[in-house]
Amino acid sequence: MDVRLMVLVDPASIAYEQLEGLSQAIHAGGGGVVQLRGKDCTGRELVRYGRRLRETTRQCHLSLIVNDRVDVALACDADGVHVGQTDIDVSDVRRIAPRLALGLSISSMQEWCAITEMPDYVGLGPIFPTKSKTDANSPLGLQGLRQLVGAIHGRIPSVAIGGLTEDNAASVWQTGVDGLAVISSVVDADDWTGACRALIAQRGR
Ligand code: TZP
Repeated sequence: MDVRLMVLVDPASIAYEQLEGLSQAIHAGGGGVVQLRGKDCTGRELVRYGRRLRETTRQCHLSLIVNDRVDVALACDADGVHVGQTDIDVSDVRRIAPRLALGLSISSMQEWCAITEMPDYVGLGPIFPTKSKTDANSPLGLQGLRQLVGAIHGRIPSVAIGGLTEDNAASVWQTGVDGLAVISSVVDADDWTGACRALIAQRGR
């Protein structure tokens, strides 16, 4: 899975009819993964939307990850599932869905140290304040991120999330993360492809 740029998509902000255009734009902009997130959706709504997103991501050679819901990930034939600290734990996801790639959210060194079974990648954040997640933990900041990346030491890929923009992406890349995960800086942009390109272009600056 190419974790360099992961775009989180929610039915509340991207209409079903826009999924094809968005997938094409993310691919053209160098993104590799789309994550489906729908905190306020029913399971049935998520599966309908997720199946369409599966079609469009497959056409564009993008990986599809589903947030929280292992059942929805399996129903949509997604490539993986991303779980948080209060969701089903890693060992249970592995048992239920051994073929899914598995991401785990980490928001502190304590959470990283408490891992007993390794996920396939970690999402580290929030790095900066974000308006896109109402129950986000306090921001790690660049220093907190750097410490976590050092502790992870390349054992599994790490993806930073939370308040990432074209303006702060260079400093986030400099911490050594393997990827960026974003909502607003791509989804709210007028030019989705340009927004993806701009985030990736800050790598190595
Ligand atoms: N987890 C931590 S911050 C966040 C999630 C899902 C939201 C990121 O959204 P944005 O708009 O890129 O700050």
